[in-house]
Amino acid sequence: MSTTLEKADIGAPITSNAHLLSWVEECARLTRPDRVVWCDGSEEEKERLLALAVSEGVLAPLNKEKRPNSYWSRSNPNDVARVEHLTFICTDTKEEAGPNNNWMSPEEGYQKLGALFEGSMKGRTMYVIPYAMGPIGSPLTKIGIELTDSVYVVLNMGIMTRMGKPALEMLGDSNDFNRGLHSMLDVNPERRYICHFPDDNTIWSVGSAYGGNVLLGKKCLALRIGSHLGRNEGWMAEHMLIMGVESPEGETTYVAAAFPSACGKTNFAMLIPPAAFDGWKVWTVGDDICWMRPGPDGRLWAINPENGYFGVAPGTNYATNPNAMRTVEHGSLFTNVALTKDGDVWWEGMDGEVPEELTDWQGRPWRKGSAEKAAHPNSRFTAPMQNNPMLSPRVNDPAGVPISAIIFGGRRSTTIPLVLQSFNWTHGVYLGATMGSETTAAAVGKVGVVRRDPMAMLPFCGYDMGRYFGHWLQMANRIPHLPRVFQVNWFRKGEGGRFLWPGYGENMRILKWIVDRANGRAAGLETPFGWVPRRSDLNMDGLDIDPADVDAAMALRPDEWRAELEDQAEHFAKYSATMPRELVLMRELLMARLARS
Ligand code: GTP
Ligand code: SPV
Ligand code: MN
Repeated sequence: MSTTLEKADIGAPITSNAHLLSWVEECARLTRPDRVVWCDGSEEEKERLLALAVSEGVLAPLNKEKRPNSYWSRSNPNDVARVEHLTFICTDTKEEAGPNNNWMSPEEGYQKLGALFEGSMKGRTMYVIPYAMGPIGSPLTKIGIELTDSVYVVLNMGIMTRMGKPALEMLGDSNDFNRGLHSMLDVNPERRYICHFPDDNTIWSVGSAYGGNVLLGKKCLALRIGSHLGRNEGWMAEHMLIMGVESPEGETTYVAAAFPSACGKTNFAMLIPPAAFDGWKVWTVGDDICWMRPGPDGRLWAINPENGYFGVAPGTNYATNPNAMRTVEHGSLFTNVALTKDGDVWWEGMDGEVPEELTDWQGRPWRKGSAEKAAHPNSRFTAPMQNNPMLSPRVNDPAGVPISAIIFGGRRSTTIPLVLQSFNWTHGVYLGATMGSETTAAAVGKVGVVRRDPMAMLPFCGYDMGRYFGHWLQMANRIPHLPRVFQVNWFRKGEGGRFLWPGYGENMRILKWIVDRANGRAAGLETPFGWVPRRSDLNMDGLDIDPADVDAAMALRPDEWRAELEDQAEHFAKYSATMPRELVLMRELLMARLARS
């Protein structure tokens, strides 16, 4: 791998795992760091690294009274979101990666990035980050090791994962761990690549220092490699939140929901029911990633592999998401938000008056009324899930939680109704497979254009999407008690571009219908598209909304659907080589039903 043959100094390892030691040695020989530091995940280590990050200008401490134990960070303005065009799946054949992924051969990937890694950590420290994705000891948990030259990555991974000694102990002497290698290089988009080698359980990331590109446990391992492992091992890795919905009688129903990036997972997972839902509680299990497998009781059981939230800051406030605001009150890192005069954070959509003066996300002075945003639209908080007042008591349960309902939702100004229940599993898979959504700032590129984002996994499915649909259909054979499948759309617009549905906490009105349907208790109306609630089936107590708006949000308009179904045909054609026939027929069946209605 490297041209240097002498042994590299790998510091003071805190493991005797020979596979791990030799791999760290190999990577150190390639990247030639000045020193190697093994992360044990202790409090002392965290304090030491925070102090170091502050002294190096990577983090700035926030006001200790207003935002205790919290820090502000700014990334390079060229490095503010995931880069889908620079993300690759490196498999032997292009077909394995599918039309949904960029592809490189493993040889090319290792060679191209290997050349960039060559000596890339000279003058820097290589941190060895052992981490667990999932509760320690759960049969679903996977161990990863990330090697990085970014102290920012270490501190974020310390919040987002179960990092350090417990992960190493769980690994023991095993060779079964994800090998992640990351170097910032000079944070240059010309030298930025995120490459996945599913056959080697390996991830190489260069040239970025931001979020999903570099916190390798998250999108890279938990979704791209995870989806590949899931298919081989008979489970599912999904871009989903997980919530427990507790009724006044104390019965908790677990729901998983896939919404594309920046389309409301964190908000929905932290929902606080409105007053009319006295006694109802929503508990957060996870806000971004869900690993599910069939349990011995024939149900589908889910864990959240993460330990924290890397959430969208703009739009978050005490009115729409009080639990998120409480979660980030202390012990949090903030990336690319604005800074107030008194050393606190600020972003567009926060409660209260807009401050007169701020430091913007690029470190420049900003004045109220400026045409530019003070916080980047994809600015984020990193917060420990333990801070969440409504953290589910089941979050560390190694068995996970049993899922009764799966929800698919996109950001669609038209066409897609507020809520719809599928006729059956295959129809539910069809609803997920045809999901569309308007693009957001979570990835580099144009914002607000509708694209097909099946199961919210377009940027994250680590293999051919048609085969992924097949895996979803296949799972039905192994789950006698299948979750019910729903589709929602909080983002339908009326005249003047206003949202028809108030969203946020009010989504409880829809969620209750979903939970009741999943438990076989609520009425609905059969339409050619699926089951829908009548207005009388929804509890609208205390909601000041024009009934015509609810009807418009629920409407199924034949003209919109003709265009939708045409677009779906194009989408399916893209995956025609592997598209399961059931899904093609589902679309045709719907066309036939429409022609008659
Ligand atoms: P990722 O972390 O990128 O995967 O995103 P996410 O799905 O967790 O999205 P998040 O909950 O952070 O929401 C993103 C944006 O959608 C924020 O600007 C929210 O204010 C907005 N949003 C969330 N829920 C609703 C809703 O019910 N209605 C409306 N209109 N906007 C919402
Ligand atoms: C997403 O884009 O879906 C995220 C943020 O959750 S990142 O970790 O940057 O991918
Ligand atoms: Mn996400």
